[in-house]
Amino acid sequence: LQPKSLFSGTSMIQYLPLIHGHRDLLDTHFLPCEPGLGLYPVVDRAEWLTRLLPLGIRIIQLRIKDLSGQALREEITRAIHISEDYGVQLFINDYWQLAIELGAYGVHLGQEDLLEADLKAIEQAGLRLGVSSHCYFEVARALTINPSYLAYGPIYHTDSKQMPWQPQGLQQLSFWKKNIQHIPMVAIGGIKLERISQVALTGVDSIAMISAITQAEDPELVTETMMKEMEL
Ligand code: 3NM
Repeated sequence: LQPKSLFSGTSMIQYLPLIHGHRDLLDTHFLPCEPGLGLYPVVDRAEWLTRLLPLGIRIIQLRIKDLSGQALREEITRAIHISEDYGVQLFINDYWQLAIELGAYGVHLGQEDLLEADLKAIEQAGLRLGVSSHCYFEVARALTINPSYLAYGPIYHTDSKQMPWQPQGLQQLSFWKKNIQHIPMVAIGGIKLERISQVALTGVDSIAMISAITQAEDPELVTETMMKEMEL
């Protein structure tokens, strides 16, 4: 089996070799995030940071799927500068080498990236690490590397990312939130303004979204409204 194919399904048998065969993954401890994460926009351009950070956002993710080379590097550099101006925690999706080189606050990785990324290098560079998880075994596996936060999803149906996982729902989210006290939990997937308060009631530390903000008619207004809803 190639390492990547080990991640392609969700059965226990596929995960066991990872847990037992990669003990080097187990002794990482990533720095914690700042407390009080709140609303967590996931955006594809640095320009979004200039629009959203003045609203009081404390954590944001740059998730670029359509740039490479110099253009990618410039976009990440720009986002880092803006996030530093506002003192905001910026996580770079996927591009962990660039994140280290350019001095980002953190990296966000999917489980399929965990074996390929040099987790020790990320940890030693002092970057935070957020990890996605979509089922029991991915949660269990993510916990073994002591990430800065654990993202769990998709909570509802989402059109923003194709995934083999069914929506996990609020009950599962509450279950994990109750049982994992030591690492902040981020809910993601299909979360819109009208669902914010019910997601927040689970006690989750942060709520992440793409389309509710980036496809809104008035992204600033919906962001501010969702931030207020989260505080209620
Ligand atoms: N990751 P929207 S769901 C990027 O479950 C991403 O890991 C997910 O977009 C996960 O807010 C998702 O538009 C898409 O549904 C989130």
